[in-house]
Amino acid sequence: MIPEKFSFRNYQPRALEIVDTTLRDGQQTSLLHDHHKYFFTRTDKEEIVRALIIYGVKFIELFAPIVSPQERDDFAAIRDVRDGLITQKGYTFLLAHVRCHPRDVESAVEAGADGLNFYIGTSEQSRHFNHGKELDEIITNSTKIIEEVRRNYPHLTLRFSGEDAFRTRPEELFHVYDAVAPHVDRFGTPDTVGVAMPPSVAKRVQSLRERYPNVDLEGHFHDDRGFSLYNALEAVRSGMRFMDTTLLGIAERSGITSMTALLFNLYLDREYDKVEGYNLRGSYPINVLAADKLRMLVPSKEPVSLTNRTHTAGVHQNAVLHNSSVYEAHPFDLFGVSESEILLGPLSGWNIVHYFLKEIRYYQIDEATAKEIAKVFKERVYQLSPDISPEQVLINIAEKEFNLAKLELPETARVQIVQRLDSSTRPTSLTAGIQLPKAVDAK
Ligand code: HCA
Repeated sequence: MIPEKFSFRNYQPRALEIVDTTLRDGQQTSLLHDHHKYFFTRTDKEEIVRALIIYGVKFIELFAPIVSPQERDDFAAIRDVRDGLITQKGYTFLLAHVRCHPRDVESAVEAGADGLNFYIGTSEQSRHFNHGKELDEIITNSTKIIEEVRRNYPHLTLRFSGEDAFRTRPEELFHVYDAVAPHVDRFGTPDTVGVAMPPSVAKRVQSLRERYPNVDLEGHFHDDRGFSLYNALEAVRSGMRFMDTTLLGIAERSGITSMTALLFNLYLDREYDKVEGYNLRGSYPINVLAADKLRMLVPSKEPVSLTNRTHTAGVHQNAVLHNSSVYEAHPFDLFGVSESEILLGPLSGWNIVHYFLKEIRYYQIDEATAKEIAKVFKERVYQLSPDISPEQVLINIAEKEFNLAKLELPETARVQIVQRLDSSTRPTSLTAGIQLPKAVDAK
């Protein structure tokens, strides 16, 4: 039993509460299958939960322990991680995602969940082709079990979602929610198949807020049309306080809103109260952690990624060497992307060839020679293979065809110059070497 001081009843929710569902909906991502990993190991889960709590997340959604013996045992291990961080980081609520079914509820209560995220499909598609129950039966079953749980376990925080809410007619959703409202703390309004657009989200949030002023709202937006981030932003702006997100936005099909993308955009929009309490500088590191668990790089479409500070085209490379603000408009440093990357390749120009050979590799080289070498490099670099990097091609040309000699620099002078231009010899420490000039704050 949870001590009363940690009960949800004694918690004052912040302006925006992230409900992280990386280990529930996130585990439903096909990426785990694409990369032949299939599931998160217990260690993965412990590390992810620890990172989320340190980041400032207070609500973490997990599968109902009834899903499998593995999930049940992992729930206990995750609780231990959470308990170990209470003194340092305060209390984090572990929520179990449950059907309106006594066995799901029992398993969650037994596992020591702090809250239950109930769901049942309310759209016509769900009613006819999923569980087969009509609205009245949904209402009778859901209110019975939720009312009972509320009575028997008053310390639990309860949420109810009409699954596929955006394909459920508003009057039908209200019909169900009116009956459940007296017994829950939050209503979810999931866009289960990614059909919502920002205007319909704003309208939906507004109507729910007006009808249920004492019940908080929780959003869950799938990305089938690529709108999950916009929809979440619109919902938060319209007064939704709880938002389901995952690391890197992973979830069933094309996923849901990415946690760091949402916080990044709220910050850029100066919604500072909404990002209060989150360790924004931990954003890129936590994305790297999640990507590592999936055996991939942080995806290039993720706003908080090194790709947004990586430059390949000659014109861009030359410009960011002078001032990165030319092609980097946002304060990525504040979100933990503290490096920039310039990749040598077929699109690089003579400026970067000069810079690389002179400043990174300490060759004695003038601009005219750099231009000559760049011409040869541009022809040669198209024959690249996985065995030879662009850097090596360039060095071979410089040494073997142009006989460039190296400058003798004292060690102390060298350390300060390197940036991650030469991917084959990256500094071992991420902070080694100078960075490109930082982006100017866009605000
Ligand atoms: C699911 C569907 C769900 C549930 C969301 C919720 C959705 O995977 O069970 O419980 O609010 O998108 O509707 O993720």
